[in-house]
Amino acid sequence: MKILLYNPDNGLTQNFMPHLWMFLLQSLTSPGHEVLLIDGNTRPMTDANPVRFAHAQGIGLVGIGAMTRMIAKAYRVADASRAAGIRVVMGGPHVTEVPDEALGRNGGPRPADAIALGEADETWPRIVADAAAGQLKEVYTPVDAFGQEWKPSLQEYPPIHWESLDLRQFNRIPAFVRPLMSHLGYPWETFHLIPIESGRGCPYGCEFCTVTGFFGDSIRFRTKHSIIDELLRLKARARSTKGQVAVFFVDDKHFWVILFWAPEASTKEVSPVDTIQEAAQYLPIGGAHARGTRVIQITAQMRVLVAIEPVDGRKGIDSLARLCQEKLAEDPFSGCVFVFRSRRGTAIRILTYDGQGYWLAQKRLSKGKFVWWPESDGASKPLEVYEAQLLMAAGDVSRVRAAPMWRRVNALR
Ligand code: B12
Ligand code: SF4
Repeated sequence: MKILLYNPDNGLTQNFMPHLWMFLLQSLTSPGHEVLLIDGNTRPMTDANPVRFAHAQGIGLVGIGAMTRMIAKAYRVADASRAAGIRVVMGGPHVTEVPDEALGRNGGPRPADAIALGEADETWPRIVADAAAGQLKEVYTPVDAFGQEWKPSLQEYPPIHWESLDLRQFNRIPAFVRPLMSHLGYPWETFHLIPIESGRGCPYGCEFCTVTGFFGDSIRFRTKHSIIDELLRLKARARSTKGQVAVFFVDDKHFWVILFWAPEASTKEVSPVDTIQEAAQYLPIGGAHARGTRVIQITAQMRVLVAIEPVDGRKGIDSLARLCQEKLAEDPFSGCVFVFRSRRGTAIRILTYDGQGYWLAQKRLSKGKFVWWPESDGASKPLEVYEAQLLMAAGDVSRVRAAPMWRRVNALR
């Protein structure tokens, strides 16, 4: 089967480098299928152009990926492809956020036959096999053997054959300038900016960003070996084409390195990989249970205070302790158990001081949200210990009734 992967342009600005997803899915396609790539940023097309191209090439499946900014164009090309009888599968961040839209389940038109939710590294080969067998399903989600949503490991990252791929459409040197390059003293005629991944995932969960929801809040790394292998492929390309290749590390830590690569560069230049891996290590935060032992015990003598407003997931001990003082007007050294909720409502953090130092525990739900959270005009609200325990299990505290307190026990001295 012939497959066309199409990345739409946004009609306003141009991307300065190709999108990685196309090359990744191309590498993950089983042999026996041919994958062609069109990036609208480098080959601007009307809505009908990709369809004409697909017909001329005998394409059996069109795959379209888009951020929200390009989604209108993506849908128009998808509509035109389906109208011409070509099956369409869509994926990427926008479709994952609003899957009903692409399937026409929200009352609008239906641009896609099938959608790939989340990371498609493992679902793509299935999509291709199903499409080739005429059995395309509507929704493809990465799940484990228990049906739980699953983020693929990057340990077996597929080799992207940069050294031999047709990258002509991504050459940043305009055609009319190429013949002049040698006169200008530059012995090369191509310049490619190539995206490379070092890892996926971000622990911060900023409210406005899709990355933590999409890639998860723990960071999955590729092996150094596989990154170096990819860099060496690029180096081979730079050598054989007498071109220049620059590398753009796309990862979710916003630690991007652009490495300008001269054809004669030595392997020593690969060392930024070490820097990236080191810089990207995040300190793990202890959970409420470590090796089966409770590290924060919540007893009937303890006072539990829940912060009403959600907090930024990046806050650590010092910032949360300051927040206790400044926003909750409470003494963080009091021994009180302070409970904070993340903005997405999928994680909580618990801070308490035990006389020697602070404990900070975090619970992140694998599925679902902390559905119930106290409401108050103040900055915090006290909870009974049994309520706090239910809250930590993401339960609905408003539905629980217990016997009233008769005589409170004091904190142990
Ligand atoms: C690098 C990058 C850029 C770079 C380069 C873009 C490029 N050419 O690659 C630059 C700086 C230019 C950029 C710009 C912008 N970006 Co940007 N960018 C990224 C970043 C960090 C990496 C993209 C990447 O390569 N990821 C790795 C690949 C492998 O992942 P992926 O693309 O998601 O693909 C996987 C799946 O989604 C799926 N998939 C994707 N497409 C398809 C298609 C099919 C058919 C299938 C089956 C599967 C599939 O399979 C892939 C493998 O699992 C992402 C964040 C991130 N970590 O992804 C943000 C991100 C994509 N950018 C984002 C945004 C908002 C922008 C801007 C609009 C910002 C702005 N306000 O200007 C602009 C838009 C640019 C434009 N031309 O319109 C958002 C998009 C959110 C959304 N709802 O769409 C993201 C997710 C970041 C975020 N904060 O949320 N960006
Ligand atoms: S730190 Fe960056 S990638 Fe992570 S959630 Fe915030 S904006 Fe997104």
